Amino acid sequence: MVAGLPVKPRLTRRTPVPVTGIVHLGPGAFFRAFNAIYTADVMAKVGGDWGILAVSLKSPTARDQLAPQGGVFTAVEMGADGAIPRVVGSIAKVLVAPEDPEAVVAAMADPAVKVVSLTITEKGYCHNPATGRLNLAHPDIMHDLADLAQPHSAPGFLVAALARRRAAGIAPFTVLSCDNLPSNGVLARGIVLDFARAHDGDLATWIEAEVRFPATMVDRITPATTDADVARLADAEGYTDLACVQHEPFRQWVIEDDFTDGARPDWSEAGAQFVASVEAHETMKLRCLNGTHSALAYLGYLAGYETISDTVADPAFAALCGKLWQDEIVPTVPPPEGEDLSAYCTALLGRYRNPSIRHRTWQIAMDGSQKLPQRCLGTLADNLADGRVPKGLCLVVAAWMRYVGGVDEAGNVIDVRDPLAARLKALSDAAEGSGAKVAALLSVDEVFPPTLAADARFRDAVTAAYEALVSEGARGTVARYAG
Ligand code: CS2
Repeated sequence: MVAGLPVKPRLTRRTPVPVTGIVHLGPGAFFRAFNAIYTADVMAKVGGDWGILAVSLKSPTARDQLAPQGGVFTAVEMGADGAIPRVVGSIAKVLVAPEDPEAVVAAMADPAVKVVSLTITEKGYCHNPATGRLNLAHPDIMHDLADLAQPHSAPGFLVAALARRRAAGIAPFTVLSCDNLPSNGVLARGIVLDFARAHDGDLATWIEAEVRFPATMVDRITPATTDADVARLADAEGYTDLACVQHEPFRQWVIEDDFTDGARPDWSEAGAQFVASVEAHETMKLRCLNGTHSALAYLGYLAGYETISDTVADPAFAALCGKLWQDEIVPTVPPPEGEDLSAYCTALLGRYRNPSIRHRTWQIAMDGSQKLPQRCLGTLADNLADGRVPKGLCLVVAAWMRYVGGVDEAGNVIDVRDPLAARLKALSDAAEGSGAKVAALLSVDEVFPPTLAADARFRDAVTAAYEALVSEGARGTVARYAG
């Protein structure tokens, strides 16, 4: 029990445990507010054995929160009409992979499991973000290639379980990536095949021919749950639920309809869209939403704002979003069928303003080395290719560079969470002056493709923005850019 919480009885399951048809890797807040709800909605509407066995690849937290509650949890929709809680029962069980990796492989090899879905965050793919290829020097990948009996990584578990299914003559599951990565299906396929080729060439050939990796676009703003959220729910509902999540009302799921034997829940019954290609939706969401989210995260954090809604309450930052969309982002986004980009961006600003969603700038700022390429750098490169220097996006890159330097504008240490944090800080610290710091960080080729890093227009604009951040501060620089 978290200290300071009101003592209330624990939430318990009142509905039967569903039969497992899905294994999900990464049982964090987003999965609970998104996949678990869509699947619960489908089972409530049309039935089906689509219960979810959720697997945590690292920490036991989700299992410790969910197991005493029989897997159920409360999802609280935080909208204009106040907080609307509902209890979600689609999670059948939670496993903690490091405690028993064999149990996880066995569960994934169960013939009743048709889909293995993933919300493992960008870094869970163990890839090089600039190339999309598996990083064979990643410690977890090196471990798994040496001994696949006890995998550590998501690619390792997927390949171990597919190998077991193949050996037993069981049809493969579909691998469904639900992370904010461009062409996440192709990416997941690429890292699984890279791993399989290094492990067993015949298995790789079988995976290439037999396994489907549909792409998806996922969208629902879901901040990490805090003790205050748990306490508020306990006060309102009279029970304690350490696994509760708070999410916005909006949700959108676009899924490439390419599943092994067509075996999947009919998520369209819950409002998901099955389409032939997800690419246009993905580009729209990653560039318009995640691109400005990261802009607000770095610049807002440096300006001293704690949450996204606090940040956009400052008119300069709302104007920053408007200008980024209009001048730099939307011109690079081919509109997906059925979407009006200007209405989409206006709605986004409304979503960011939602005051009951306390999404911390610090949370979104995490793992920037894994996020910047698909959120900002592709958009940036498209502008440069069209002969425009996108000063706003260059300012975002400069803000990320200031952020990973590890000291805020008041001289306080920033708790930078990023797989490359130590290296980024060392590069920044070793360089003297804005131009040298920018050049040092541009040399990180997992983040910046060499052609972009070598573009003088880009380098100069990022250096000018970095200098402005140092001399005028983030708020002043944003106000001048957007003013
Ligand atoms: C956010 C996303 O944490 C982040 O980096 O930008 O998680 C964002 O909230 C979701 O993609 C919204 O769908």
